[in-house]
Amino acid sequence: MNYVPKSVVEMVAVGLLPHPVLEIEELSSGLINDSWKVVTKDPKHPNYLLQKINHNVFRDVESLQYNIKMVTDYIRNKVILKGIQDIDRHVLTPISIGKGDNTKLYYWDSNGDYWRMFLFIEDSHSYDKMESPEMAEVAGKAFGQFHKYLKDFPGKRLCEVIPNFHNTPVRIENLRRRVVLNPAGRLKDVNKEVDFLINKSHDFLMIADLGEKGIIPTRVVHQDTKFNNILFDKNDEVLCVVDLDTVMPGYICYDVGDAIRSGANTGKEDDADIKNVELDMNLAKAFMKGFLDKTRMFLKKSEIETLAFGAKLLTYEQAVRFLDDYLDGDKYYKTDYPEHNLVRARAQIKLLQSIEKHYTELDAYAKKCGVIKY
Ligand code: GN1
Ligand code: MG
Repeated sequence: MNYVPKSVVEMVAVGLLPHPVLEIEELSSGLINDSWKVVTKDPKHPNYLLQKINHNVFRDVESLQYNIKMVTDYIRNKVILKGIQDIDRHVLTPISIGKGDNTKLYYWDSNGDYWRMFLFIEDSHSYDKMESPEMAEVAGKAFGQFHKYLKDFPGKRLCEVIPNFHNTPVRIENLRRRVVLNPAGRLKDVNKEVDFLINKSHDFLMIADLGEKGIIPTRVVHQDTKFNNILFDKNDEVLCVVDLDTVMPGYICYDVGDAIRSGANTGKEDDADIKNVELDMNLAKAFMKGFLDKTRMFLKKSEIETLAFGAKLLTYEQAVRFLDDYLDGDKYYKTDYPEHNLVRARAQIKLLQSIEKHYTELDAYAKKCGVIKY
């Protein structure tokens, strides 16, 4: 058996896991939670995705899991209504852990760590980057479909698990404060990056402002639409959108923006060679087209007019967040080496500069695709 998290042993010992376990495989995962595949002994029983929830990021696990349950139940009904077969492959299934009255959607172990499980979706994979315009369009449709499922979901029923998650003015304020406090003594290495981001801050207050004025509506949005949060089957057909931790009320441009930021970058999110980092316009446009094919019927014109801006906004915000964490001594994101967050911030700054060059064209394209053709 590979490395087994102590808590799994604990869960098995107290009979909390639904079926006996054969082995646990560590999965490469995102920057926040840790994930494993739990293979059960009896092939007739399903396998599970086990995750250790990052409690430093998600302080209120009860609300986190409540949101995920509400959203997945809602999407499940829509998937059923659409007549889709293999429902459990087209929406995540959170697993209740425990027995009788003690059933919960998470397990709090004796170390104080929080764990949760989903049904494992077999024969599925994801990509870090969009590999062709065709794939980008499919991805746009996948996130667009996600919004179509949720367009009437009552947002008030969800808890704000990370307050101000994409509130750019708040993110900028956090960075300013960190610069003043300089908690890890790293400011001296990053004056150039700090100046660049702070000097631009006034350009990125627009979405919060449009939202406050009611010009763009608040909707239930995913808020972490990294391209690798789409699962594909072995024929590269979309199965579902995963990583629902941050599904909360927000603005639609966040989701388009983050998908383009993460999927249409010619380099890597943490590319140490910023020459590799550019916006691939063919991918960005194809994504936009796919997304609007699924959503133009219900989005407001004012929202469509913010989609291209979302790509700039989310890239800017991500640069601010990585730099803020670097200055804070890497407390939020997992890092592989001491400068990792700085390398990430620099790559996002380069991507932002590239998106700015293409912005007018991408914005015009989104507006053209957003026109309803009868
Ligand atoms: C985190 O860990 P992952 O990949 O789900 C982060 C996102 C960032 C992303 C950058 C809750 O997502 O907001 O965009 O890293 N999630 C949280 O790679 O902060
Ligand atoms: Mg996530």
